[in-house]
Formats: sequence, structure tokens, C-alpha cells
Amino acid sequence: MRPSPDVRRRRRLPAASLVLLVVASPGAVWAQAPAAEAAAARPAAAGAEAPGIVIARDFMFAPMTITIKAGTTVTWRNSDDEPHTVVSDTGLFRSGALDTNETFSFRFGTPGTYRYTCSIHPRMTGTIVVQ
Ligand SMILES: [Cu+2]
Repeated sequence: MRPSPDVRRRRRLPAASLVLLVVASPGAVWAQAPAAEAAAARPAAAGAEAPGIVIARDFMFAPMTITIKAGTTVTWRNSDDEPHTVVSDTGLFRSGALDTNETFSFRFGTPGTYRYTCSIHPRMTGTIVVQ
């Protein structure tokens, strides 16, 4: 219950996100990893296995929630200029600090719902649903 640091972070983030969006839109970032970007932007067709790819960009995980089959390896990639981490809420997995374009992978063998956050930016959250 320490509201003031949170409030400060909220005020600061939107401006930073706007700048990152403008920089990213001309396509320079897209060109670095077209396959991963396309896979993340396009959800799998109904019934197909979703690709296990999550991109950290603009201080968000995208997609925020993905659904995969048990046995799928999920790879997170940081597309921001700031480091991010991927830390399971239950301690199941924990990446180090990922710099720009670095990745972290984890194989989900057991069905369940797995929530995670970036330990540097706790507002960055995501969920992996394993079927
Ligand atoms: Cu972060």
C-alpha cells in the first residue's frame, strides 16, 4: 500500500509509450524480426495451435494472454529499448533482464493458467493458458 510511487509511474509511462509508438511505426522495428512480429500480431486460426511467442513492447506484453497446448515452448522477446524480465507469479520461471531483442523461453508441460509480470515494471503482466 504505497500509492505515491505507483501514481508517479502512471503519469510518466503514457508519454514514454507514445514516443516509442511513433519511433516504431515507420517499420524499422518490424524489419528486425518479421516472422515473430507477424506471428504475434495474428492469432492462430480457431482450432490451430497458437504460436508460443510473446513480444514485450511499449511496456506491455503482446499478446497479453495466449492459449497453447501442453508441451509448447513459449518465447518472449523484448522489443523495447528498456530491459524487461519475465517472472512467474508462482516462481515456476524467471528470466534475467532481457535487453533489446533478447529472448527467454520456457516449456509449459502441464495444463493450467500461468500469470507472470515484469519485475522491473510491475504493471506489465501477462497470462499463459495451457490446455
Ligand atoms: Cu519491464
